[in-house]
Amino acid sequence: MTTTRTFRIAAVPADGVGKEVVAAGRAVLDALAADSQGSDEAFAFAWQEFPWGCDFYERTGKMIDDDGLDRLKDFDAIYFGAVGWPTVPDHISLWGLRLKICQSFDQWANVRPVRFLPGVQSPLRKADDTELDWVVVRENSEGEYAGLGGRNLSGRGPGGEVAVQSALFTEVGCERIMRFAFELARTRARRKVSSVTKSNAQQYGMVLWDDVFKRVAADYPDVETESVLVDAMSAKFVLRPEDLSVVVASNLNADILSDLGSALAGSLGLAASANLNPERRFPSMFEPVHGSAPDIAGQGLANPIGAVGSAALMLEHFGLPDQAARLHRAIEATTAAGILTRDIGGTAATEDVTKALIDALNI
Ligand code: GGG
Repeated sequence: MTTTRTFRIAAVPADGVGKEVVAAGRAVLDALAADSQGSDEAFAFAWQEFPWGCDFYERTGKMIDDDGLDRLKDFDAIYFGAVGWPTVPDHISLWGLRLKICQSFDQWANVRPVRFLPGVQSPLRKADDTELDWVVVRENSEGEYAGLGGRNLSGRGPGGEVAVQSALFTEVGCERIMRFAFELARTRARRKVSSVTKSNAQQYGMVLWDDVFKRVAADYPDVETESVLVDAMSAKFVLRPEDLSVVVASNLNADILSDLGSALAGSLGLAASANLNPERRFPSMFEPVHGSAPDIAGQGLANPIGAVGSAALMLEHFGLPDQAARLHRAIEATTAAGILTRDIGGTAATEDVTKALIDALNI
């Protein structure tokens, strides 16, 4: 007799195209789960959807219910869409929901793979080289997004305002994200970690980062290393991407670099991410890298591949690597067949791509 493992997932589609891509990802995951029934690895998803985001803010003045975090904390994972809408200031929506979840649940490791797909045109000179693949590991709990600082510190008001935004670097925070990056590098064909800072100009926190990187690297003699300034790394992403494997960087630098990486792979719409609490004390959160895209929201044009790739990262987190690999193969079969949304040069709608992904699950 086989038993079915049921994973409890909190769906938080939030804003704009987040709603469309979470619906698409759920449909693909449910199809995969239905197909697993009767097998040795049978699994199912018990979904609960939450209405938080900018619409909720406009009705209630809050991005999330007061007891929202408490309601999320016992789920096996959070499947998130995108946050932000023109009627709500971005710093309010981002801090009120997405960053609140990441920081409250100590999701300190943000994993953002850069994957090149067959049939997707890349602006890189190696346009057809689908062998290129690297991972940006983003420190997700401190750095430039620690929320430290204040406005109107001069007390002079408009015209004379002074604002300060501080970045927080702790030795513990640097060390854990670097060890995470090194362990990840050990699972990859190319065992290499590139550390990124701007430590020539940011002379405190990022010099601490560099010092910790050297100390941690000494524990991983089997892993090649390099330390690169963020401006030089931006150029390297474009000019020598074949030299990359795992790139570890602070919150802001990795945020920017991972967007650059996904644009180089063809579109932000393709990029997946996992916000992990590696200790598993709290649920981890899986979401496409892209935002809410108000310009195309509600039109059925959003690319669901970033959300489906994020679902694959969730399956890996659940210990289902073969099922994750099935999702990756379905994504590759769909793009190779030319079923592409507008952001990657096609004419397919979100639902066409979703249907193609489900049809391709058995390839
Ligand atoms: N799905 C990702 C998302 O909604 N991103 C919105 C955003 O502005 N994020 C800033 C960040 O990644 O810290």
